[in-house]
Amino acid sequence: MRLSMTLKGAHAPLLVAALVVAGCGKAPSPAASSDTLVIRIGSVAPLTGPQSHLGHDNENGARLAIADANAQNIVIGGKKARFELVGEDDAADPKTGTIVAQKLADAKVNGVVGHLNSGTTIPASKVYSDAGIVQISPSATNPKYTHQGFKTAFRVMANDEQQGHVLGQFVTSQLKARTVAVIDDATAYGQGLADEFEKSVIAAGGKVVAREHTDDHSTDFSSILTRIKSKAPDLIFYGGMDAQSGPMAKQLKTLKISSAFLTGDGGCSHEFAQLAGDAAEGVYCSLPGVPLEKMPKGADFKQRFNAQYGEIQDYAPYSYDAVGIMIAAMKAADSADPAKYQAALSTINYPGVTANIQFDGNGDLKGGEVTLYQWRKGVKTPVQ
Ligand code: ABU
Repeated sequence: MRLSMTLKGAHAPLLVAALVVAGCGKAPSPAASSDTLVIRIGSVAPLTGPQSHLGHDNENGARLAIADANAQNIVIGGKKARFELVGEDDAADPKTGTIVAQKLADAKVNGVVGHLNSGTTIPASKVYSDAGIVQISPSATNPKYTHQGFKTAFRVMANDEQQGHVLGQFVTSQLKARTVAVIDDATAYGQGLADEFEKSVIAAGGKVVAREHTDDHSTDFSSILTRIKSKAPDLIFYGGMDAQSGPMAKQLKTLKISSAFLTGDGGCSHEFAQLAGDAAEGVYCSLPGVPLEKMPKGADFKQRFNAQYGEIQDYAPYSYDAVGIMIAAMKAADSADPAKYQAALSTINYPGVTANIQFDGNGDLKGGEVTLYQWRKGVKTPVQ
């Protein structure tokens, strides 16, 4: 009884488990060692389904950060910290997202990096907030995530208010497009970004001549594109992910639609170029943040990530930074208890791979940037 009363917080189940093992007469595991503190960080992303390549990219970014942290012999609360990744698959499905979040909350993980999608991140954030678990999304960009008043919610990239505004400005000022057609995938991300884009285009004097919706599992867009072709817009914008933007680019070419094609970050991945093939040439897309080669430690990260996991899809550096800043806050607070390190996270100034990261009062990245790219000969080339 006295023992259970002294075991408080996130580490109690681990210590109890370790003592049970020790009590069975086996050699104590590293977790049982009284001078080791096991810190478990959840990583949630779609590891199955059409976005699994992006999910593994996020998880591998987190995995690399955990390996780097473990190589540093970090001491927290007077004990040698051993970080462990708890990877979970939400299949980009909002309902699965909350189930997985509850699983991690019940397991009392010390923090969560995720989820990848806005559609899963937003409902999961209530679960983490109720459980008092810090959550940092590396990639969910719908503004609502950090605007719900949850002290536990943070993100390390610019949100879609910023991205949508930049996209609208780029189209009207740089590309001089006057008429646009807008398609979205009816998800929190795709529809949200398309709405922000539309607002920005209209504010700049442009005209939206068509608005169409698909979903995040479709791959045949011929009816939508045929309807849009009759309106002959200067540009077509797609709010959604690469599993749709790749085939969409191909079908634009097949249907001989000459409008410029633009997507947001979800369609700006390495996989997009693979799926679109020749049709990728000339397509525009945006990504929050500066190009990897201009990131403070981008070249080193790229070389190490490529050597271990292959091409970076989109968000691996952000996932790496999300883990890094979480651990930096634990060090600053000298505690892995989310109730204690959450305050440190709110005020930290962290030199990440992607940027110097500081959060505003909502948990959003301060001063987030957005870069526009054009695919040229298979290379995502910065244009603004
Ligand atoms: N930021 C695009 C992909 C993730 C999301 O926000 O749904």
